[in-house]
Amino acid sequence: MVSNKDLAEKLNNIADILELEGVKWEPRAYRTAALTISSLSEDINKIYKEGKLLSLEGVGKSIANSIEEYLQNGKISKYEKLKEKYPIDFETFRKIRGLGPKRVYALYKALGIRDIKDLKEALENHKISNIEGFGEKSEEEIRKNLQSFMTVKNDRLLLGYVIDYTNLILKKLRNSNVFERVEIAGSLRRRKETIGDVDILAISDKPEIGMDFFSKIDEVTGIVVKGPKKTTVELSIGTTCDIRILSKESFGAAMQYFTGNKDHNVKIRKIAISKGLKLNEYGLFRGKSAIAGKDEEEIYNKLGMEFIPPELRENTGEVEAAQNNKLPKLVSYDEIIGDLHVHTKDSDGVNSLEEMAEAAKKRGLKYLALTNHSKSLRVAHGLDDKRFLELNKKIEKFNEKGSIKLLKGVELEILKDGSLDLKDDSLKQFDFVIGALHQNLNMGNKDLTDRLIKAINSGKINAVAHPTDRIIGQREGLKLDFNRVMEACENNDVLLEIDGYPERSDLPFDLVKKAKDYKIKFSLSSDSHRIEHLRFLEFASAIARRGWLEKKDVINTLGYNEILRLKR
Ligand code: DGT
Ligand code: CA
Ligand code: CA
Repeated sequence: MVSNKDLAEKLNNIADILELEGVKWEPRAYRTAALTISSLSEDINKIYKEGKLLSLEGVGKSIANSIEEYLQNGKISKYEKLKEKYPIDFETFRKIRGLGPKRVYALYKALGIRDIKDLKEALENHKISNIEGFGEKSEEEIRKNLQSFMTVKNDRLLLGYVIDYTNLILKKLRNSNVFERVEIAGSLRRRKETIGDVDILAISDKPEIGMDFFSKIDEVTGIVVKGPKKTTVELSIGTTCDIRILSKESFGAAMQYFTGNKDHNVKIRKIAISKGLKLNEYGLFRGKSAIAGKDEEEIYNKLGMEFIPPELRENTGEVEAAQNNKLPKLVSYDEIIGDLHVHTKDSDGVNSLEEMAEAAKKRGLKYLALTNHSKSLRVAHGLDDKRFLELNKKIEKFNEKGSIKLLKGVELEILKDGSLDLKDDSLKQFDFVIGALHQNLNMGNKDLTDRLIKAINSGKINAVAHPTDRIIGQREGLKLDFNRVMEACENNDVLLEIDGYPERSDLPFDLVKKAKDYKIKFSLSSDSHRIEHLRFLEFASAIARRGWLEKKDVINTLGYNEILRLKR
C-alpha cells in the first residue's frame, strides 16, 4: 500500500526533473501537492476512495491523475517518461544532503555519474574537486554526506557512530536527577559492530517523570509507545530506542536479560531450569522467592559459572567455558597503548604528522605508527621510496623531542603477482610494514589467497591490513581460504590486523576467534585518516575482546621499544 510519504516523495521526484528541464510553473505545483500530502493526517488512499483528491491544496486535474495512477499501479507514466531522458538515480541522490537535482545533473554531465556507485568511485579518485563549481571543499562535503547517508541507509547502524551519540543521551539522563542509574544494554553493550536499535535500562522512583524527561530530549524525534515501564522512541540518528525503568531489586536480572543475545539467554535460562530455578528479567527464583536479581554477576555465579563479559555473549562457547572456569582474561580497553595504522596528509589523510601525533598523545597513547600508502595506490596518493625516505627522516626528527613516539610505517600494496610495492632495500627503513590488498581483487579466491600468502611468506611484512577487505553495507569480505592464510601467518610470525574503522571492523570477530587456534598475534588500529578517527581504536579493542583475545595476543599492549624489536 502506498503511504503518504511514498507519494510525496514521488511528486517531489517529478518536480526535481521538471525543474531541471526549466519547466516554469509545474514543479511548484508538484511541490505544493507533495507538501500537502506529506502533512496530511488522513491516509491518501482513503481520500482517493472518497473522491476528494481535487479538494487537496495544490492538486489540480493533472496531478490528481498522477496520484491516481500511482495509487493504482505504483507507477506514474509522466515520471517514467521523464526518467528515460535522464539515466540518473535522482531518487536516491535526493536523500543525500546537498545533492539537489542541479548538482547531480552537473556531476552526470561532467563525469557520467549515474548512481551512488559512480559517485563513490569519483570521490575515491578525487575527481569531483576538479569540476567547475565544486572544488575541494564541496568534494569533502559530499564525501561526508554520502557517508552519513550510507550509515543510515542500512537498517543497522554502525557501532562507531551510534556509541558516542548514545553516550550523550546517557549523560543527559544521568545529569537529570530523575534517574538513580542509567545503563546501555542490547547489542550496543555487547559492542556488536552493527546496531539494530538502542536499548537503555534505568532505575527511577519517578518513572512517569523519567519517561517525560526522556521523550523530550533533543535526540528524540518521535514517540512510538510511551509507558512508565517501557517507552520506545525514534532517534534523530535514524533508529529507535527502547528505554525501560526497573526496580533496584531486579536491575541486574534486567541487565542480563536485555543484553542478550537471545541465544545466549536461551542457554542461560535452560541452565536455570536444570537447577530447578527460574530466570526472567525480574530475577532468579526458587519457587516464589528471589535468590538473585539486584546484581548481574550474582546471577551468573548462582547458576554455577563465572561472570561473562557482555562482548562474549554470542553463544559461541562462552557459557560452557564459564561453567568450567575457562573464560579468557580479556584484554582490557586501557591496555591498548598504541595505534598501529594511521594516515597523514602525506598520502590520503587530512592531518599532518604533527597534528596526528598531538591528537594521539592527548588520547593517552604512547606510540603511533604512521602507515601511509605506497606508490601503486595512486587514488590514495601513495608514496614512492624516495618520498618515504623524506617522511621517515621527519619522523626520526620528531622522535628526538616528541613525547609520543612515531613508528616509521607503510601500508604496502601487495601487487597482482604477490610481490611487494617497494624495493627490499627500501623496506629496511620501516619499523612496521602492513601488507594490504586493495587493487585487482577480481582474480578468484584461490589466486587471491595464494597472492596474499606469497606476501606473508616473503618475511618482509609485519601484519596483514584489514584482512577480509569488507566494507559493511557496501561490500562483502574476500572469501579467502583463511585456514591457509592463518597457517602462513603462524609460520612467519605475521600479525593479523584488527582495523577498527567502523565500516571495516576487519578482521571480523568470528575470524579473530578462529585465528586464536593458531599461534597468531594481532595488531589493532583505527585506520585514521584524520584526527577525529583516532577514537576508532576503541572499536578494534572491542572486536579483539569479542574474539576472546587476551593481553598476550595483542601487540598494542607492548611498549614502543618492544614493537621495534618485532621480527621481520
Ligand atoms: P539489535 O538491536 O538487533 O542490534 O540486537 P539486540 O541484541 O540489541 O536485540 P534487541 O534490541 O531486540 O533486544 C535486546 C536484548 O533483549 C536481546 O539481545 C535479548 C533480549 N531479548 C529481546 N527479546 C527477547 C526474546 O523474545 N527472548 C529472549 N530470550 N530475549 C529477548
Ligand atoms: Ca537493540
Ligand atoms: Ca530493543
